[in-house]
Amino acid sequence: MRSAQDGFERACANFLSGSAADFIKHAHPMKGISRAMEYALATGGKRIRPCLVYGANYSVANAELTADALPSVACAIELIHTYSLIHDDLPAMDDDDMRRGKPSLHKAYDEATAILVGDGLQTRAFELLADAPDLSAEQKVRMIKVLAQAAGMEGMVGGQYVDIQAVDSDMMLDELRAMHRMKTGALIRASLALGGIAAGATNVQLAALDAYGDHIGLAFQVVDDILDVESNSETLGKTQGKDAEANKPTYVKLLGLDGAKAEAQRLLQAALDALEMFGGSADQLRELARYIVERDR
Ligand code: GRG
Repeated sequence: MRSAQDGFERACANFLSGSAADFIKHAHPMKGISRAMEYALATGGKRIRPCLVYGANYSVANAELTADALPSVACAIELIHTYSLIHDDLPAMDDDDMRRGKPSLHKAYDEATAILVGDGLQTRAFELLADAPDLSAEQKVRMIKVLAQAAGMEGMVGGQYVDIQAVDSDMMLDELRAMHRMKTGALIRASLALGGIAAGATNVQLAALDAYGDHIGLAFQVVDDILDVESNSETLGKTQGKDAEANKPTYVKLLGLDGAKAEAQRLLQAALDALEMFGGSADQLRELARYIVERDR
């Protein structure tokens, strides 16, 4: 995973300092939104999705980071992810004051700026794909469609809507899984598909990456619920959470803490099994799956 992460960090630094950022840095009337956009992109995060792009590409191409397009593709995914977090933190959605240990964007700036930064990041992602070097027009159109579907009503946006409606509802396990497949799983699977498409993956290879992505996408959310419970019990009295958060269905509520931990392990094993056909070239993806299940933040 290290080389994938290093590769992406270089790409992200290029994005911030290079031509991709020219318009946000130098256009005078846009100074405020430029700074807000930089703030959003520079606050870090685990960069899991860009690593998945690199890992999928490496699994299929079986050679170190073959496609010149990868930095643009990885950035495009992270821009969509960053936009989703900015909008998710808004008062009309999850109303979170903090993100990645710093004030969320609408707190550091204001709500209008946060909405516009999110919108700008989203459209910029598709521009990056359209401009990505060394890809055929067919590959680019395919990637743009996959990402649009994953980010839109059939994926992240639809899942977010279902999640917002789910407060105080009695979701069954299958409904909870379906919601997370859309809300967080779709972008994870799109990251893998884009990395695979950049490497010229066959349909069989794309299906294997998709199965892996489905399992780690669900594992990601199960672990998120476990970490929420464990960090809240450590800080009980300090962080009771907002009412809406407390009334949302979670894997821990449905399966119990031990049941959720067992579910995360089951999903990890299923994800590893899905990679069998790639042999050693999928080791980065194996390491990422373990990281997702064993992480502590
Ligand atoms: C606003 C359209 C729209 C969608 C928002 C992804 C999402 C949909 C909301 C995020 C809410 C949330 C905190 C979900 C828990 C799982 C999750 C996606 C956490 C954040 O992803 P990480 O852990 O973030 O990869 P970092 O900070 O590491 O990049």
